[in-house]
Amino acid sequence: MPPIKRTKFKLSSEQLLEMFYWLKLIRAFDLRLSTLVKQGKVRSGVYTGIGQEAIIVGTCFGLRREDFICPLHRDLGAFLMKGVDARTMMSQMFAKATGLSKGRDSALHSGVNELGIFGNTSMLGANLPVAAGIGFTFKMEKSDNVVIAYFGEGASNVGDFHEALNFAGVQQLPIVFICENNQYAYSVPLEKTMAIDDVAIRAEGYGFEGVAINGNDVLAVYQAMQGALARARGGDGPTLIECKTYRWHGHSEHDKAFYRTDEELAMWKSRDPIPTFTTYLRARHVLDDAKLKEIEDQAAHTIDDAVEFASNAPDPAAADAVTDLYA
Ligand SMILES: Cc1ncc(C[n+]2csc(CCOP(=O)(O)OP(=O)(O)O)c2C)c(N)n1
Repeated sequence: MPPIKRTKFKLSSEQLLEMFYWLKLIRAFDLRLSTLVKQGKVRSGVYTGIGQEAIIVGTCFGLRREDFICPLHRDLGAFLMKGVDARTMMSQMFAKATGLSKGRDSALHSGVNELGIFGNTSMLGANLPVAAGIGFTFKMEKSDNVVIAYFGEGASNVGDFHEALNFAGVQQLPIVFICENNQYAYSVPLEKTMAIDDVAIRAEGYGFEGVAINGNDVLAVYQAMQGALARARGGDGPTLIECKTYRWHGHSEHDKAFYRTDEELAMWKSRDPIPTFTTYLRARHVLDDAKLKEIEDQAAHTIDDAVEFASNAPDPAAADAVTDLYA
């Protein structure tokens, strides 16, 4: 098995700024949701990914519409990057008729086939065999589309994870497995669930490469992703990328996360993916104060507009509870 090579990539100033915008937008979306849930406006559990945005931006940036993503409960930003409008996404969280599922699920389980988004399943890890199935379809169709399958380090301990990786390895499927290792599975720290340091090494047992990277460095994530995408599109099979990160909030917004220390949180906040990337963009003279303000205003406006739209959107009609059913 050839070792994973450093993939060269070149991003224009415009692309770098676009990445920056997505980081800002996804952060703003989750921050606003955190406030809205306290105001009783959200009709769903809210599992923010604040602190983890670089993984979503680094993996979704530049994907094709036909590539499929299998996002988790914490990955609402992936929906936005794959093409779901912020108004629709906010409506979804408000369980309004204008949301993806028109108010018929607990907000986190909808998918959009036309945009290549597979709806998340509640059972941890259960999305991974489905991702393998989508990858198998791509292989049978001889297309060079790729499946991006997200999972937490907690989910990497369930059987579905191992079955999916085994099948993907045997069949050399075009899948990139993205582990969002945020150190905790609900209240359980990873050292209590895993006897190894890196989830990435699990890939080797299934015959393909795994790498563990800094998941708070958007360019490191992008670079690893570009290598994995090239291999998958070229018929060289799956890759596992383990992105080390941290979720700033509790497991969900009702979890005060008393099981971790202030020091630990402070340490990870000092590794916030956004200021790091800001420093880089400023050093490259891609970003200045005016551009920063413009991007922040644009993100804030998009969120304000989405909240206003969703607040005024109609509730689902009772009669619609039995439409869109398939047997
Ligand atoms: C099979 C299964 N067991 C338990 C749960 C309850 N549960 C939901 S999320 C979660 C923690 C998930 O941790 P991880 O996979 O690391 O993802 P994270 O939430 O940290 O992003 C648990 C235990 C579940 N949904 N499915």
